[in-house]
Amino acid sequence: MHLPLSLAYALAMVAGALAVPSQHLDTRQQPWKSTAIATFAEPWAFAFLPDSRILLNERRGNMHLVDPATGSKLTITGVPTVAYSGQGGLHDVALHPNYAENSIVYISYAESGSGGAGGAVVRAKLTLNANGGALSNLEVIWRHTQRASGGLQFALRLLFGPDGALWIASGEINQMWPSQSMTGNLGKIIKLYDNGTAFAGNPFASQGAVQAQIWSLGHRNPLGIDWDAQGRLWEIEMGPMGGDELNLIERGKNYGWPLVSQGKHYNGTTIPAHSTRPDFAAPKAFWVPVISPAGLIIYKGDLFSSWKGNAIITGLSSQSIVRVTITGDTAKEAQRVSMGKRMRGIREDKDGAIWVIEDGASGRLLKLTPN
Ligand SMILES: *[C@@H]1O[C@H](CO)[C@@H](O)[C@H](O)[C@H]1NC(C)=O
Ligand SMILES: *[C@@H]1O[C@H](CO)[C@@H](O)[C@H](O)[C@H]1NC(C)=O
Ligand SMILES: [Ca+2]
Repeated sequence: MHLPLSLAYALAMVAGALAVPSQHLDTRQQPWKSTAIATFAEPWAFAFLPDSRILLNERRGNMHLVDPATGSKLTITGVPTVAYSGQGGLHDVALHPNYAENSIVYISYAESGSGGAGGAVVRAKLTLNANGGALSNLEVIWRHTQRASGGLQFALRLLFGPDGALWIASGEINQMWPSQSMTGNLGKIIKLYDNGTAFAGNPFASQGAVQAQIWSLGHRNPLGIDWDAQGRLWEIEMGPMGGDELNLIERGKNYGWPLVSQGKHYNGTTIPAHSTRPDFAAPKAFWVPVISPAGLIIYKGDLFSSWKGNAIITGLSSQSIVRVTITGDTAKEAQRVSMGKRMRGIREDKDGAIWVIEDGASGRLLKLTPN
């Protein structure tokens, strides 16, 4: 059995190499000017307020109000208690589409309970003041239907859609098979109204309460989602040992985890490749070896005009920012910029500058503008 398994892995390596042509990799020089704004302890995610100030979450459970002009950091109080363990803690932050009128923000985090930790999403009113601000009227609007010890793979990326819906990229907290289970919301892309109710017209709405939340299934650790200019949803997800994926997310589709993957289990056991199960949606690009994608934007601005419509991905183990061109529904890595640090979150501001955060104990918030 050893030879066929190695052969399969070698083939996967070749396929990965084909998906990532090395002549397109350019690590000689950073294609931007990088400005460090401030430094944080384990920054995980951030969001821009209408006045261009920034809400930034540290995984341990701190939320900051950052003034990008001065780098000053003020504290937002009232953040829910988070389960800071493994990969879990305070995760994403997103503004309600009508934030300018209602001051409502959404926060995702890992919470403790019987059976271990699971993900949750809370909405709250944010009141800014001279000391930073405060959250009030907290209301948990969504929870993982299962908890686990270990504290892995919560994901919990938040995104509002063009129709005002709230999308949650829900990780499978390292439990694998729940990604295929229709009686739970682990390993799924979730579509809800802003109040947490399942969105009408979701593909499995007729099947019941949990099923009604589900837009797509078979995901592992989906750490980034974003819209392209056509309104299509793209997602990045960490594979196991090998097999990180960039997926085009379509209504009701199954993305295969853990039945298929371009990677292997950590104990070396092979997993059938996506090509063996055409009934599952295959990734548009994948990485063997991994890049460990932690954040995604589809670039929409004019500042880096030749990158419009490209996927820009932050990589943890690859310590890089990866740029992927999208043509129709195909995708191909075009550039990988070495950053020398594990890269965590990414956002584009209204002027088209790209902002990223480094991972780790002293992770910087960087603003990237053209050279
Ligand atoms: C949530 O919002 C939807 C859409 O506005 C509405 O139809 C539904 O009744 C709301 N649910 C609750 C519990 O308020
Ligand atoms: C390897 O890991 C996978 C995933 O956890 C598990 O299903 C499988 O039984 C393991 N195989 C061996 C030989 O340990
Ligand atoms: Ca997949």
